[in-house]
Amino acid sequence: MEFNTKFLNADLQIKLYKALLKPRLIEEKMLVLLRQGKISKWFSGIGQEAIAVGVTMALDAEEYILPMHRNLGVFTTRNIPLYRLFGQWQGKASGFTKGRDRSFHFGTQEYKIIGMISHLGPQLGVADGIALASKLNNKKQVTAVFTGEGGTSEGDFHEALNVASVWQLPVLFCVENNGYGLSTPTNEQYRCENIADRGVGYGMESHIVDGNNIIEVYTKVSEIARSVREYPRPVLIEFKTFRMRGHEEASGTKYVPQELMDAWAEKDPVENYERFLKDSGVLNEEQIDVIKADFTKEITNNLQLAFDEDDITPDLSNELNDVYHSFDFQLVEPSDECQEMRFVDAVSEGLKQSMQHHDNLVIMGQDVAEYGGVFKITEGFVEAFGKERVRNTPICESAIIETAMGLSIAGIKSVVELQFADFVSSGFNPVVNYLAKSFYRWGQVADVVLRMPCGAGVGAGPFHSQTNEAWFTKTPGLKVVYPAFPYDAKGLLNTAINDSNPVLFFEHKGLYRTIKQDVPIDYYTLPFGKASFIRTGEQVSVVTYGAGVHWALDVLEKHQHIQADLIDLRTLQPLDIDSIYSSVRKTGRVIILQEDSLFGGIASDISALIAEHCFEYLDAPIKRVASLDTPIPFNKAIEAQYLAKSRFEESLFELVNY
Ligand SMILES: Cc1ncc(C[n+]2csc(CCOP(=O)(O)OP(=O)(O)O)c2C)c(N)n1
Repeated sequence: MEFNTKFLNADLQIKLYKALLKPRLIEEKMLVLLRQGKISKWFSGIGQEAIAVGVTMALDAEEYILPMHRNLGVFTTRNIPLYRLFGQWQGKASGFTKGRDRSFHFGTQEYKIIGMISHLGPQLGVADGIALASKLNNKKQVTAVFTGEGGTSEGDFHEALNVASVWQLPVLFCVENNGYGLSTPTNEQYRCENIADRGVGYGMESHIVDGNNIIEVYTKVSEIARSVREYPRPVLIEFKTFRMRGHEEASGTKYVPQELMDAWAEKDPVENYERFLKDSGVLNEEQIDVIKADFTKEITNNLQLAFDEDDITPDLSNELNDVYHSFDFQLVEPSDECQEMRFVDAVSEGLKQSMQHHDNLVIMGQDVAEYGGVFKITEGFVEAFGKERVRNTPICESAIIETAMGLSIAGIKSVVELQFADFVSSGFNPVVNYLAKSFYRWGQVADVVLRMPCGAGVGAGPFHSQTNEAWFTKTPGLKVVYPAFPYDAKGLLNTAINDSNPVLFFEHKGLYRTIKQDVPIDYYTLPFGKASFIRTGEQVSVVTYGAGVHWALDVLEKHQHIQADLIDLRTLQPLDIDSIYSSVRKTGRVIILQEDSLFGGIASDISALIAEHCFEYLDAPIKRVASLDTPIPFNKAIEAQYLAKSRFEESLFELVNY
């Protein structure tokens, strides 16, 4: 192995050696502990350390790195105190996740490291968001993100590279090609010769680097990083290396031919570099022994600290209180001056005023710029706020939601317009696993609003009609807002944008141009978790939201003799359950109306809660009225049969007459 150290002084060569050696010594210790049953699982990066270490050494301390499960060298090179790493792996309080996530699944703003989630690919798009923030803030910084070659088969990889390329984001996509993804060899993972070859397809510069050679990694990445800081653009770097141990320790390496193991053992990054330093006289045997002894002492002492630390005692309120960032709602009272607005205009007005309110708010979505979005909500926004803040996106739902997460990590708020709520399924993973869980896992807010034009009744068929709020109301960590009126839509959207938690904001497109109301023209906010009583009455409680509110209103208008509390929930998470209870305790009869299909919808949970908490007050069985448990049909007549609207009137009568 050749080491070209022509431009590196001896101090730097020694620094690189120390950085390379440290993760190796930690790993060797971990393997001993594993055999002794003192730790549970280990993903070894032995043989690959030069990549994590070389990349981290090439970056500035303020530049973000998004490592993978084998990149211990990133964490050690950023000088995280070892007892904190050990504490993290043992689920102790000194770790980074309060015992809530394992191994390298954490981030730390202090060290500018954003760890992976198990799904491997999502962090590639998160890196796009961080890089976009640095570009928007003219920071001249690069962001480095890691993936294995296996992870490059995920759609996230394709989407993230595509977005980075279209937007010329300063991301170093570092692919560690170590020969196997679990047991799958590269020829069963992809068909091109090198992953770097794919750069051409994305219009992206790419490089192949010997990942076992610390000097080559450091020199090459330093050079690329310098250039990218000056001329922001993404670069794909494929590091050729090999995984010398099992996927994780328990799984072994039986499927790897011995010749391959032997050949790569010759290329061990630590041994080769150590030999080079000795041969070139930069370090002698004695100095190396001292360095190793110092590290061993540091590891032993820090391990002792972690082992001595008490286990975490579970505390119910700690756990429940950490699902959401505590958001300090500021009520901005509406002004008296109003204007009649359609639902669609109220959403647009709220969004526009929030853009004025928050300099650091960015809108992203398909066709949202010059075209104004398919529902014209962002019409004129480019002229008002510029293309940097109103961003057309490629059709990459996953990567854009991940980008929004990355922006949040870097302190920028975003609103993502899903063209139709149905298409969130193409970005489902980052919503339910990344946005929803980051705060609980390691205290990182996901300051993102997803706007969800939803709902049926417009003859749009199975893929442009869904009201899929129940996919999200059951996921802890997400807030779900679902207004029925223009006034609420504007005030709640402003609150959603102020709230640093991830919010799914449902906008029923059937209401966009049919529902009008006087709406205050100035900026105002409305609180989450407060239902609104549209009507009050003693006889029955009608609980609903979205289009259901208008269906119920129509029926109650028609039958004035029915004295009903009509409760518009407005937000589903948080849910104003107390208002529901107090109404049901008063009326003794309740009907819950939802547009979503019946099974597993929010009506079922509300029904269960009422049964548990108001049983003694009920004079009749709780009724749920929902759409059929079928996909949503296109034909108008079949769609009408599908929708809950067609059954509400009859069900209400049954309940009142029970
Ligand atoms: C979406 C998803 N599918 C499958 C897995 C299970 N899994 C974890 S790591 C891994 C192999 C990853 O291979 P590669 O990206 O090459 O990284 P390496 O482990 O070789 O470093 C697999 C299949 C996962 N974590 N996430």
